[in-house]
Amino acid sequence: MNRKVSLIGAPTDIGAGARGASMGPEALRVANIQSMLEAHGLEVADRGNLSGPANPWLPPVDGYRHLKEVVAWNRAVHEAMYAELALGRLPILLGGDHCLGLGSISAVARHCREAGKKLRVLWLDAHADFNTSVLTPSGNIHGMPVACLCGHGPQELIEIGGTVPAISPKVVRQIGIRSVDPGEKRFVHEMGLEVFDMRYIDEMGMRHTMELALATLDEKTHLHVSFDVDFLDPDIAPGVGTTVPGGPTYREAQLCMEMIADTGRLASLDVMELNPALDIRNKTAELAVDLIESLFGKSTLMRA
Ligand code: 5AB
Ligand code: MN
Ligand code: MN
Ligand code: MN
Repeated sequence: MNRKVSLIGAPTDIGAGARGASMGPEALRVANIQSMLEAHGLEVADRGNLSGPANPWLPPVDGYRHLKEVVAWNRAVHEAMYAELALGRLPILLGGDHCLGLGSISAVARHCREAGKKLRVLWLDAHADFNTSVLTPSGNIHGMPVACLCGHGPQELIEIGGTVPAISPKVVRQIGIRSVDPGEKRFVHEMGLEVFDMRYIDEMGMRHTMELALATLDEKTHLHVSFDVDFLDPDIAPGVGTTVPGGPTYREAQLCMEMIADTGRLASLDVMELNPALDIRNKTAELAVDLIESLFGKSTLMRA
């Protein structure tokens, strides 16, 4: 795995349905994300925070809230992620709400096209984030980034990476899903997204789930993980805007991260939707950092 890591803060909640994810980058820094990574022998550069428009907190227009501002933030994220990948580094996007997955993953896809790499995206989330302006119940664009990446969304968003669609639904594996809106569900099926929902994880276990989600990776694969913190059960991770009960436990989440680490293919990461305004003494941020530690290969004594 690439040992040179760059942290990029994106302090905004422009696509979310609750205010507060804008404080996510700082909460992850307070939870010692940098020193944790350094303790594992990684060289870490904190690039500081991106800037962009303030959140005007307005109702949807034509099915989108804050579209102009969402485009501006995603352009900034795209350029920052792309620049780190071009430097041969492993970028970690500190969100920020999940609408920024569009800017991040479009940059990763552009890098993969240019470098002749295969892309695999693991989308760890309670939600499919596959809404469109007509399907959305909220107009919040954090519920739309996967659809936008697959070419379904407003022109100015879907074309941020230069190629439309930025990715094929075939490269995506969604894990932990347990809240999908009715129209969104039909669209997920229509587009053939591969979804390992909580029912699947309950029945088959996290180990089998991850074996399938990580199958057919090879030395030319760039593995991107988009980690929406609401993936986790709200009992252990209350600091998110859109909690859904019945998520992975602490041990299931650890195993998920450890199995990703074991592939040695992780090449970029988003840590999204952490909302310190709703957290309890930064415990969700600390949990996220603990899980990221496993993602970067923390091993127990038994495995050392
Ligand atoms: B998140 C909902 N499907 O579209 C919508 O947290 C929630 O990035 C979206 O996964 C949640 O508003 C977006 C009801
Ligand atoms: Mn999400
Ligand atoms: Mn979510
Ligand atoms: Mn959310």
